[in-house]
Amino acid sequence: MLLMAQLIKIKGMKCDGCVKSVTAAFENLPDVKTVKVNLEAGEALITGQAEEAALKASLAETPYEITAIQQA
Ligand SMILES: [Cu+2]
Repeated sequence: MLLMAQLIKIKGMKCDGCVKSVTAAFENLPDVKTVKVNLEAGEALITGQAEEAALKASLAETPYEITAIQQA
């Protein structure tokens, strides 16, 4: 099975707590397989088939904002 990877640019992460929150939000999505958040770069690398709308919705109730999603 082909595993799709996406690089997600995220605004608003400031500490390890933010990293945990974002990681948990993405991991809760059924179509996300793995999540690796890079605090310094302000981005997350995920594998799976998650839709952009689902990713954005998962952070809707948080202080974090997705500014870009690239196929990686
Ligand atoms: Cu924080």
